[in-house]
Amino acid sequence: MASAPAFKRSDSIADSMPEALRQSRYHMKKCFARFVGSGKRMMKLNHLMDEMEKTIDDKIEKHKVLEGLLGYILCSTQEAAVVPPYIAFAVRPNPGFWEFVKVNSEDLAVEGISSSEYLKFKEMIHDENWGKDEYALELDFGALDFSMPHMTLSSSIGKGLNFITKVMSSKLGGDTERAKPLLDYLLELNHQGENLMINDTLNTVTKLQTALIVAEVFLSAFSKDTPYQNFEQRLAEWGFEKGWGNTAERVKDTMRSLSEILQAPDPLNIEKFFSVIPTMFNIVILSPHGYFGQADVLGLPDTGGQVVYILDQVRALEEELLNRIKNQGLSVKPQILVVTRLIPDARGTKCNQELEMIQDTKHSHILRVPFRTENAVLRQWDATAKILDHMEGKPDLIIGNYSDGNMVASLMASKLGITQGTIAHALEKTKYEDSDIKWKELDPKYHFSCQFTADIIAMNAADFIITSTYQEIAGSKDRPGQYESHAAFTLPGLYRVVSGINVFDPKFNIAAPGADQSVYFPHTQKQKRLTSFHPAIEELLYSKEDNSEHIGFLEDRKKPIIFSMARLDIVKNITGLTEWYGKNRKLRNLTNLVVVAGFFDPSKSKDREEIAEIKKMHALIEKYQLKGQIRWIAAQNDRYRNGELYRCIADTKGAFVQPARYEAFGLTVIEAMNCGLPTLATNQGGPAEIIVDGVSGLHIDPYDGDYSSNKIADFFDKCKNDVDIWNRMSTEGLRRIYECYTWKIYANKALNMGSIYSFWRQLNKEQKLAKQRYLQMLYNLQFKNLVKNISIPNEQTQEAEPKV
Ligand code: UDP
Ligand code: LCN
Repeated sequence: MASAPAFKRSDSIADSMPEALRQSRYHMKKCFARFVGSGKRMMKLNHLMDEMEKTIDDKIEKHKVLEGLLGYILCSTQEAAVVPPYIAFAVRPNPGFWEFVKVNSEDLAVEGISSSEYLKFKEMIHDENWGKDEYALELDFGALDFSMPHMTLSSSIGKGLNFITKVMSSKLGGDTERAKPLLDYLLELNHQGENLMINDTLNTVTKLQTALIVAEVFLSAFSKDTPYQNFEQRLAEWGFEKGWGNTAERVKDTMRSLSEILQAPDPLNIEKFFSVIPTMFNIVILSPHGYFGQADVLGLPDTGGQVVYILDQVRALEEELLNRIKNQGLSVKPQILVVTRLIPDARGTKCNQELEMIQDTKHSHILRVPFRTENAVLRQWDATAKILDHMEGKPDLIIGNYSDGNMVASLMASKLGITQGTIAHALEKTKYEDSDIKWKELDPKYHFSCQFTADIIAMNAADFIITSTYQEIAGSKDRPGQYESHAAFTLPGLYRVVSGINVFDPKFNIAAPGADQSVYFPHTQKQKRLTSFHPAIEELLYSKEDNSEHIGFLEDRKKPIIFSMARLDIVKNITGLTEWYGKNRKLRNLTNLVVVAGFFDPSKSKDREEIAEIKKMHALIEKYQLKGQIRWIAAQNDRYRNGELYRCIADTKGAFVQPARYEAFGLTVIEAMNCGLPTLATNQGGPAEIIVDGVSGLHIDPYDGDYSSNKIADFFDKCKNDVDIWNRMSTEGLRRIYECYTWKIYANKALNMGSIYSFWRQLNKEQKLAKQRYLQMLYNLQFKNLVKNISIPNEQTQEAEPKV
């Protein structure tokens, strides 16, 4: 791809494009005439490049144009809308940065245009009347954000917490009056009505500052570990309540942090202070879709890594909460409640139980709310009432998951006036090309109008957004991120979003998940190995007969194993891996292939895509005569056994290969790495960020099978000659995990977010309220009507409206 010749960051595309076109005006006139003449109305980068290739015959000329400024601009173009004589370009020079220009194909005049004008060009192609309607509904969330500080660097995207603690420092610093919001916030802290930290005695910043100095001197006389109870009485006389710490040292430390913030705030102290004060006790996590259960659910419709993620997340959050509460010197029981739907026909799972304790936690539960009975859909339920009832009070934080959970979280958080976080590892909009502009066509099947409206409401309502990777927010150099794709889009006939979400908004944070390290631990930890599974795993991998759990066999068991495990979806590309293996002689000579995926009998599946993949697997095994070198194992449910399976694969000096066409994050990648199994994973999505190519694993390209299978073969070839290469990749993989991908790191970050954004929303309450009003309008005037269009099977004749 062309670099940026003579293009400075300060130049806008609208400024530099006229010069770029002038440089080869003759060819460009031809080219633009061809763009217009091609008949294509929406052109993607590959279309533009193809037409350009065809127009300029001369190789040297072509090279000159592509390597020049124009080549650079075109390479950064995401799409172009052709409305003769104009061509409107959407250019993305860097993650998060977009510019729109229109070029007149007749005289090559260039003009910078707004996102609204650009979207109108797209609309003219799909719905001319709407595109021409001067009063078409435009959503502009940016208009409400004018006084909110935003980041400006691509490299800062996803580091919202760092940014807001800096902004807080400048907001709170200067004089005591400016620190008043912090004082007010502390005065409000309580647990079930009982004051925490300070009471009304310390109702001015000056009084608080003085009391802190006196208390610090007083505490210096105690040894570090002196329990809080020993000096509680005296602190109470000065206006201090519980929550500062359980020992003299902790209390002193927290007091010192606050004194320093009140003297001159700095981001580090602010983060430290908010990470120790008692603001979070009860958390609600909403995850309505799929079968949410602790056993026998993985692989059921809509049920995958998301369930694993939430259950591990709950365990990690509870552990961190218990630790924080103990250190605060409090004896409060934290509660985490996962709220999901109750499924009467639970297919042998516990999804029909209303309340279920979460394993390996002390106080966390799954609460299931029925949305339907055995034979009809319920039109009325009240999840909020159930939550308040179970928790005996309001939660401190609500975290939603995916479109449905986030929508409910937004309504509930707004109703209860509490802090809201959202998570959506996969947003639907980017999964289907032109899903916005073609919404009418797709709506009967996918209800995108509802879903995108829910997404845009939730993103804007959220106080903070947790993502697993940078690419989830802002993509990569070439591919826009999932959230980024909601910046400007249009649903012709419904509304045009000219500013939907800004990826430079400091609400975005990256907190990557981990894998349960009591289940996924290194193969070298011999004393911990779950050897009781070995006979079953031996059978699973090496027995010669086909049965309902596995087909195929491994002739030469001395070879290392290439292992993969995923749902049998097209996007997971297990068939792609099988084909690469089948085609590559060298790879077949060096290794065996073991895949855990779906099941073998297509008649047992109801999913069209899965049926096609099952058939394809059988066909590939046949076509490449893979029997003797492949073991296809049906989906596996026991995570302990799966953990041991990864380690047994490591014992063969094998590797985990994750070949997905796109992977939002990729839990299996970090499970394998946690087990010390070298991992070669897709460069499309999360794994590209998890693995540092050539150090902690290798990247493969799902769209280039030859390149990928050769890279895998090379790896095994090298390891055969030098076992240190395998060992190094295993160790570096583990190092990467321990540095960046553990649940401990996640829980710490997530609770800091909960605590700091709770204060941030107070600091910006007028703005928050204004946005809430705008969102309420969108919800009432649009969303509710869109929902009405979705037909409900076996509808009961109840008229009441669902409550959240
Ligand atoms: N998994 C499993 N059995 C299978 C396939 C997958 O237990 O047959 C687990 C896997 O260990 C991981 C999760 O399901 O914990 C899949 O998560 P991932 O993020 O890789 O993909 P998703 O299914 O969420 O797209
Ligand atoms: C959903 C996905 O698609 C996966 O890529 C993630 O790993 C999983 O959720 C858990 O975050």
